[in-house]
Amino acid sequence: MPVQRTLSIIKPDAVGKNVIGDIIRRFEENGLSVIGTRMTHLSAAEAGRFYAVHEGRPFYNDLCAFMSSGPILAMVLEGQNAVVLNRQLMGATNPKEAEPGTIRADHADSIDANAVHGSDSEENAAIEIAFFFSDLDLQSRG
Ligand code: IDP
Repeated sequence: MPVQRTLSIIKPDAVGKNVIGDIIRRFEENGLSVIGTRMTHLSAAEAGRFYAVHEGRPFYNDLCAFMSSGPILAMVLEGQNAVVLNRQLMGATNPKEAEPGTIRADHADSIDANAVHGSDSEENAAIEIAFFFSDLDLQSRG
């Protein structure tokens, strides 16, 4: 399986609940390494740029408001099959549909406040990583 990088964001709800450590533990225990981190507080406009692909969808404004409602932790995960593995650990977008034991099943409250973001493809991962990080910020273990 290829070694990949993917972008993970711990969203404002999970940062507010003090479960950063629990979420990172799940990544590390499943073979993903954290190779870059950045805690920040996005403006609504910055959240809108990050989620530009969803512009025009009915949930877009709520999503931008929520993502700018408090601090987030953006990080780059590296490991074999990182994109799909991260999505599996996250669970379904709607926590009511998330598999037991996933991050969203355990920490998400609603489809809006759903604890984490993860890139959905290697191509989008590269774009999303570049949104938050430069190469100098990343310390590969490879
Ligand atoms: P993902 O985070 O599981 O990749 P996306 O489809 O990329 O899901 O949507 C981005 C975010 O927008 C979701 O995490 C969720 O918070 C929000 N979202 C997606 N679909 C809906 C919806 O139908 N209603 C409300 N919010 C939604």
